[in-house]
Amino acid sequence: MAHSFERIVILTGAGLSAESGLSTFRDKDGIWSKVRIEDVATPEAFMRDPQGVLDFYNGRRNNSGGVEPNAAHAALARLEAGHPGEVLTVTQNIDPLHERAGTTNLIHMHGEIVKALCNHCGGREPYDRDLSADDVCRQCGNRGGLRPDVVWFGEMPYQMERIYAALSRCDLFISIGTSGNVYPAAGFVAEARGAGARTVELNLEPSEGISHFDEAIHGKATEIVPVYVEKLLNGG
Ligand code: BV8
Repeated sequence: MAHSFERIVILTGAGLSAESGLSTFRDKDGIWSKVRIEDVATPEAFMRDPQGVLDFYNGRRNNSGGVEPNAAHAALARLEAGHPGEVLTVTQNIDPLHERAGTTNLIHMHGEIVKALCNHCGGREPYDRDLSADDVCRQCGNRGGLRPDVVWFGEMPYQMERIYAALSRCDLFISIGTSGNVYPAAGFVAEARGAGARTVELNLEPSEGISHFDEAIHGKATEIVPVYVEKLLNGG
C-alpha cells in the first residue's frame, strides 16, 4: 500500500503524559503554577539551593515511577513499528513512558528523570533513589555533584544536531501535547516547514505555534492520537 510519507518526525510534550496522571507545566494548576522556574529548573537554582532542587526532582521522579503509558504512547509505538519509512520521536518529556510503551527510535532532548548526572565527572548513573546534596557519585567518588540528568533553562538540549538533521529531511512533522512555549523545541515546526514537510498539531488546544501548522486536530491525546496513527498506517 502506498504511504504518503517516508520520514516522520514526532515532537511530544507534557500533554502526552497528562492522561497518564503526570502534571503538565502551563495548564491550570500545572507545575509552573506551584514552583518558579528560577527556583528549581536552572543551574543557578541548583548552585543556590541544591537540596531544594533535588527535592523537587525527587518528587517528580517518585510520581513518574507510579504511572503507566497511555493509549497515545501506545499508538505512537505502533506507528514506529508499522510505518514502512523512518519514524523519529523527539520528546521534551523527562518521563520514561514512550520507551515503556515500546518506542525505540527516541530522543529525550530535555533529559531523563531516571538518570542522575555527576557535575564532577560527567558520569551518569540510575536515579533510582531520592538524591541528596551530599550524595557520593558511584563513578568518581566525589560528593555533592549529583543532579538529575535533565536540561535546565539556559542549558543546551541534547542531540540537537541529530534533531535538526532529521527535521531537514522529514516530510511529515507531528507536534503532540506541547504548548510551543519553550525553545528550541518550539522552533522545530518552522524548521520542518522550511524543509517542505507537512506539519500537523495534535493538542488539547491551539499552541503558540498554531500558525505554522498545515493541519491541527484538537482534543485529548488518548482520543485523537490513535485515530490519527490508524489513518497514517492505512496509507492516509
Ligand atoms: C537554551 C526539563 C541556550 C526539566 C525543560 C532567558 C534566559 C535563558 C533562556 C531563555 C530566556 N528566554 C528564552 C530562553 C530560552 C528558554 C526558553 O525557551 N524559555 C521559555 C520559557 C521562554 N529555553 C532554554 O533555556 C533552553 N535552552 O535555550 O539554551 C543555549 C544556547 C547555547 C549554549 C547553551 C545554551 C532549554 C529549555 C529546556 C528547559 N527544560 N524541561 C524539567 O522537565 O523539569 S522545559 C519544560 O517545558 C519541559 O521539558 C516541557 O516539556 C517543556 C515544554 O512544555 P510542554 O511540554 O509544552 O508543556 P506545557 O505544560 O507548556 O504544555 C502542555 C500542552 O499540552 C498544552 O498545550 C496543553 O493544551 C496540552 N495538553 C494538556 N493535556 C492534554 C494536552 N494535549 C493533549 N491531550 C491532553 N490530555
